[in-house]
Amino acid sequence: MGAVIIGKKELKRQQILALDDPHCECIKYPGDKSLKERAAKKKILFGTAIRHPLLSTDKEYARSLIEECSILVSEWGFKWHVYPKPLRPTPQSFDFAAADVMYNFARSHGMKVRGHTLVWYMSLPPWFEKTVNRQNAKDILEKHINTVVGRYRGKMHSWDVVNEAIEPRDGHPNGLRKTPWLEFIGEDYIDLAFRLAHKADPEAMLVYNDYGLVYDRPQDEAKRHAVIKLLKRLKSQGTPIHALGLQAHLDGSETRFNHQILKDFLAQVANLGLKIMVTELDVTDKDLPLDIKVRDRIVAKAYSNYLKVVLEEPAVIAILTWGLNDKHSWLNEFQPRKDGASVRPLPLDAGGKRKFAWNAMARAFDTAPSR
Ligand code: 9MR
Repeated sequence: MGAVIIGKKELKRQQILALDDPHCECIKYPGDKSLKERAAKKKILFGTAIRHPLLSTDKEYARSLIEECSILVSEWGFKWHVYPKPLRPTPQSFDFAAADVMYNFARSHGMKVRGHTLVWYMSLPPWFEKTVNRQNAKDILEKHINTVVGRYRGKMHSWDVVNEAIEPRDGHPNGLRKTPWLEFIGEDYIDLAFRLAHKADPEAMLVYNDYGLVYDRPQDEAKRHAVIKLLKRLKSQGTPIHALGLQAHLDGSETRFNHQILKDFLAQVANLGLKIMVTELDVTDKDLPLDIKVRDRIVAKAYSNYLKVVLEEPAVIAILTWGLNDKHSWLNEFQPRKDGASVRPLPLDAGGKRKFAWNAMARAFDTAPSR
């Protein structure tokens, strides 16, 4: 599909079907009830990733978080090193200022908190490359997990202990991504991280989190296969892992979506005794038509299709989007539109108004099977 497409006849067949859907998400959805209330009726938490600096500067943003969410995660605050302040500025020191801003906001409004993320190959501090090696990697990881998880012991809903450890294209026999952790500690770094986190907070739900598990595409199939293999291995060796996190960065222009494949994958995860969380849901519109009504309907349909399958799986306990408001989506910087128009991947528009995507989520929660 080209970058800018104007006119329905140039859309893909599935997208035309989305636009002709009699249950079109553009019809005003009944009732004002928030997403968290609708989700709660099905015993599910709804929430989002937040940009903590906005809490003090954008009151409308803070208000919509309070209105819609029962659980929050910080987009930046718990990463080793990310804007605006690193959590671990030096190997010896930690700075919890950013993490605490989001934690305190969430708790003061009765919301649960997720921690993202303890072990990742990205967002590592500049000192990491110069300092970490085979001799000290375990100690540095241990200090990190003990300090960070220990500080919030008994207070967190869940931790993304290991993030994005699978990349079949890297050629490792078990599909592991080539990361400094793999290089310095070996493949047991994953098990080690979960054991350390469990020791530091025996009550927190511990999650393996990854992307690229949605579509009927060879790369997704390879990743699903490697993730299941990893989860089976961890379960069989007694690793304290409790849930799989599905990032779910969807693509509005991707039509290779197969309900049955996703359903079977979720059932496989559930059969291992694991819970499932959707941790980073959004829909990129970078290759969709410019027309906002058309674009929003296709984005909404992607939310509907995905959530319909996911909410049928009883092991699913939470749905979090990666941002709530289009103005503050990572996709503005990471996947901008070629025509320069603002991206519209989230449930609320840049002015904080509920969009078709919000309607799609509301309907998905309302029509989900009871638990
Ligand atoms: O949205 C996040 C962006 O603002 C950060 O700059 C980036 C690096 O820390 O991470 C983004 O969030 C990622 C998340 O942590 C893991 N899954 C993919 C997310 C989008 O890239």
